[in-house]
Amino acid sequence: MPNENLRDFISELEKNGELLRIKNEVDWNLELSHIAKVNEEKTGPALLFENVKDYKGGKVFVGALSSTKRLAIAMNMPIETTQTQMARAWVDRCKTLIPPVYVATGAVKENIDIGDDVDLFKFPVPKFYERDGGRYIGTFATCITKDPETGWINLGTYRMQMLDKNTVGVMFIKGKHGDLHRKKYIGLNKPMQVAVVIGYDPLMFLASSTTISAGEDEYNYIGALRGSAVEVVKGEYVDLPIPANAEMVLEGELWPEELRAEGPFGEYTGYYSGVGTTPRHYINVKAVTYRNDMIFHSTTVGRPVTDTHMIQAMNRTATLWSDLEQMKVPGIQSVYVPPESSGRYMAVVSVKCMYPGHSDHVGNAVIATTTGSYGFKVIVVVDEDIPADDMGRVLWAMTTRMNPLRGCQIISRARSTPLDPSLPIGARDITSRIIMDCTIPYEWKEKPTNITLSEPVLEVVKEKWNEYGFKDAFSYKA
Ligand SMILES: Cc1cc2nc3c(=O)[nH]c(=O)nc-3n(C[C@H](O)[C@H](O)[C@H](O)COP(=O)(O)O)c2cc1C
Ligand SMILES: [Mn+2]
Repeated sequence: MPNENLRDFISELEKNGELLRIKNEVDWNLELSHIAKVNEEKTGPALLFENVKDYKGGKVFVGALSSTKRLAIAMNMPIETTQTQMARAWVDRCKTLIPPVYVATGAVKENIDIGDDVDLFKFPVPKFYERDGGRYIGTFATCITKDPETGWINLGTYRMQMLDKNTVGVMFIKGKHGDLHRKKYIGLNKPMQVAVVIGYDPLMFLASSTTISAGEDEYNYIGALRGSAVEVVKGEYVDLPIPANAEMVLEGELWPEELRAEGPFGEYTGYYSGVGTTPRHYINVKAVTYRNDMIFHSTTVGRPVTDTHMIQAMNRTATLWSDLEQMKVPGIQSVYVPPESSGRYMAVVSVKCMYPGHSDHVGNAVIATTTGSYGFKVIVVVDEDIPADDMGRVLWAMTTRMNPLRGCQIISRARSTPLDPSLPIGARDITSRIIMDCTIPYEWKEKPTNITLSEPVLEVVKEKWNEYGFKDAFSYKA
């Protein structure tokens, strides 16, 4: 059964031994995030903090998707599924989009704070790292906005800092869809309505944090990924669709040209986002609705590999693969964005080359896709015998098949993420990229011959494996 909300997902984790409940009192100020980080570097379970200091009964859930097993539970797939297999399932499921359906009401309406009653400090929001500018309420969060001209609903994940009891700073990176919507409100003399969902089926978050093309409603993708329509309700203050059984929703408005100091924040790159604060957009929160016994959902950030990197690696592998299929690039075998590349700076594509220049076709296509045109710096193309997600074999191809002068192309101007630490802090809009063709040129008449093991001998070895005295089961990756 797919998970319909966060509580279903948490109970699936618990059934599979992927959850630890922490009953000791833990401080929301650094202690909670530090436990989460140490646990995550050991690929420990997801954590449900049940006793957060200053918040009697306050619960915080972290590390939802920081292991492949937990991603598989979110995708409703067998627990041993690999990230690349999940990405492949994503591509196939999203061939049939399923729009959301409105229902009368839902558990998200169990508590409604409106106007002066809004007080974000009521909730156990963590502070992650020492130099952070404050407490971040929006990490595992989805920001919903509407295009005032076309009605296009967009879901995007953008970090959000609690600035005071009813104001939340938001970092819309230029060109993100929430930012495209914001720009359309300039000159309309009215603010943009915003709803922020915190705590729901993690598929919502997987869809809202990947690069799906402009004009697309990510709700349709959540439906497709889950295999059933998301049930939504209208907001108390905003006219936007909200999941009926979300843990918590902030409803508010954003004046498109107003700014307040936000940040810095210890980001997923492993570095702080900048030095000091930066003027950014902010949301005036007008209503907060939440479930009884609300579970506050947070990601872990910081250097790879955390929740954030596993998520980005999986969902960007999926959208890049899907983009390449839509461009009808032939011969694609597998695609992989490694979590260690911060889940975004590197892409590997395995291709069965069928004509001279085919590998160049692939490399150039990657950087032209919606996903590949943002942030990626290293594109690696390998032959079909190298699975894109086998980094050992990828390095083998990179060092034995790639001739730098022939195989590398530097693209000198490309869209960057302003969080890329390899660029000067004041000039991060534009980056360069490298395409590394690690394939054996198709047109070569004489090609290097892979050494392979003799099949009949391998069969004998397999049969006798334990007779030789080996204690493990036979396994060999051709
Ligand atoms: C944990 C997490 C935090 C993120 N924070 C931001 C952010 O602060 N600003 C931003 O523009 N993108 C952020 N992203 C990336 C966006 O979610 C991603 O680019 C997505 O495509 C945005 O949706 P959109 O394409 O509909 O704009 C974050 C992603 C994750 C997983
Ligand atoms: Mn979008």
